Amino acid sequence: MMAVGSETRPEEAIPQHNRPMTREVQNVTHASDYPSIKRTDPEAYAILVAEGRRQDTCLEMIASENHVSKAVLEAVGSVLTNKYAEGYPAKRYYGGCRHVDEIENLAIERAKRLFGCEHVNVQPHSGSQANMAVYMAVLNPGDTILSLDLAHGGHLTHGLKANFSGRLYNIVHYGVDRTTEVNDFDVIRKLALEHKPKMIVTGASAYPRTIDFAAFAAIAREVGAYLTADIAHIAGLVATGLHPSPIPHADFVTTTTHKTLRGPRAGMLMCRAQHAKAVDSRIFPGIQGGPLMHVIAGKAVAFGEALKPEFKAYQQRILDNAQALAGGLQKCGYRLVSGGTDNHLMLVDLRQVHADITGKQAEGWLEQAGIIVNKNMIPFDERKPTETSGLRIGTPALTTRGLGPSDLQEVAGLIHQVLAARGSEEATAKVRQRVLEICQQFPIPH
Ligand code: DSN
Repeated sequence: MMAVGSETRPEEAIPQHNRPMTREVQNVTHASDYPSIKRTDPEAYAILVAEGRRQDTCLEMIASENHVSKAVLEAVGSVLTNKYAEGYPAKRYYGGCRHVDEIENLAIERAKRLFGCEHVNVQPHSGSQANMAVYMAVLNPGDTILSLDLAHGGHLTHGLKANFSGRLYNIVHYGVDRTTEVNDFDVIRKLALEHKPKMIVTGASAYPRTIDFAAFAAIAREVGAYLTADIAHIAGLVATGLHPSPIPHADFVTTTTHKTLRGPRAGMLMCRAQHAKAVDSRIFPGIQGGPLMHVIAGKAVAFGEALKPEFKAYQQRILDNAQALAGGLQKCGYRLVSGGTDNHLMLVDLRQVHADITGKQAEGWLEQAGIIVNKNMIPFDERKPTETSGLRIGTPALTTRGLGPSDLQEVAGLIHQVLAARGSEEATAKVRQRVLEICQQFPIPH
């Protein structure tokens, strides 16, 4: 831990690589956002300022991250953090819940309008909790779940052995087709008929193509399975009609609220009315205690933003930017898993251009240049998850900053410059300087 005296300026406590490289870029940080922490806790203050500066001066391209609005930040930092509210609106275990009832009802009402769902629970602390509550609502330990393999783009809570889902349930995985690298419904149907799952889970953390929820529903109906759609990544696209909605097809729809949806870091669960009681009682008291009312306030505010017409235009820009980035990377010779993207993310197969470079190395070199991505397995990857042959790259956060398609094409070239030079100091410094200029041109809207 850094030792920071009360006289120390926060910049001096910031590791060198996080410091801004130009005076101009320094101006886009928001040190004044934390006046009380600055006064009372210089050590914590220095860390918060450093992180704000890192975000200001780097291009955030992790597909699951975004920059929330100032309004969402205010809600999450509000007095609602002080309140215990175990239970649900009008059915709480504590007094003084009048206003938290109002904010939870507002979040519920807006979520229903946004997604057109029959029932919503806005209390899940995360997407993992939402998935856990769904499984516990209708499954027993040992029941079979058919879901996408993590190594092909699935999620930890879709059955990884080390996760609660893999420990409690009998998991059968489907993967993507080796040639097309997309869902193969003949194979999924065959697996469903063979294993008779009680639940089929669709949705992904790293799948660049449109998901055919109706096709999954047909298979689920045929084998008598529940269908759960985890739309954590694509929730903003679904809410605006830019990706087909699973609501008419799935028994349960889970999501996080902080990715394309651009809300606070949290989860949410939607379902048909007949499952409302079961999922509500699994969230509380099943797996959670007091809800995070300040985060629920952040959801209400974010859903209000998402209901505005400009949110659809923003989601369309995310898609346009993803097309531009994908085209730019392909022009540099990179192979994209499945040949491209329909959504906000893409998976880059590094082997095509740099057979010996791992995702881990690429992630590290790009971070030095101020381009933040994550290493990711590609389907049938021969490297370990800690090394990988791929990168996952997304456009939501850069779109929030206001970058457009031509900027994303340039960013593709910057990524290639770093990788082609194998992260050499000279090439990285050159790209870092350009990244700082772009960050200055497109400040995070606060
Ligand atoms: N960790 C998230 C992601 O990056 O996609 C999934 O929960």
